[in-house]
Amino acid sequence: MASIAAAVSVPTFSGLKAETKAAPAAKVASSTVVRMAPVRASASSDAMKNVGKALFAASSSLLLAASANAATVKMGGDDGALGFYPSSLSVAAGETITFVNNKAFPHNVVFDEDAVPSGVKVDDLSHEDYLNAPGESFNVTLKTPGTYEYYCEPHQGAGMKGSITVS
Ligand SMILES: [Cu+2]
Repeated sequence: MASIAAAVSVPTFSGLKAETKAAPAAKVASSTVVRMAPVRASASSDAMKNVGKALFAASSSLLLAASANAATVKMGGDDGALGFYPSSLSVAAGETITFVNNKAFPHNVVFDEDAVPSGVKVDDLSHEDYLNAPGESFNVTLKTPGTYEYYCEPHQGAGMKGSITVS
């Protein structure tokens, strides 16, 4: 029985040897496959990282959007004065500025085409429609860095104007 087992094991061994000899080629082939798999795996993990980054960026911009609501300009003082409060404001590029109708309306916002960064189209920014109800609001997003001056058309003569610096 032992000799048979030995006799059986010899071909098996040589068979293993043959496999081992054949293995380098097979290893190259399989390691190529194996190498490709990690590449794919790392590519997809990079993709996951990017998704993570994108999600982080998205949540960051959500945070920005949330903090942007803090950049609020009241139209008309609490005491009924004709002005924008605050009359000057500094924001980051892309931050949203909310104009809220307060008192002594109607008000509007017209950006001065002679006092905005070059290339900026004031028609895209101005809100010429009058705000007639308290609490009415609209948003303005300024993307080009620089200083923007604006005024309220009905109250320009009374000095109702403001400026926003975008950095
Ligand atoms: Cu006004």
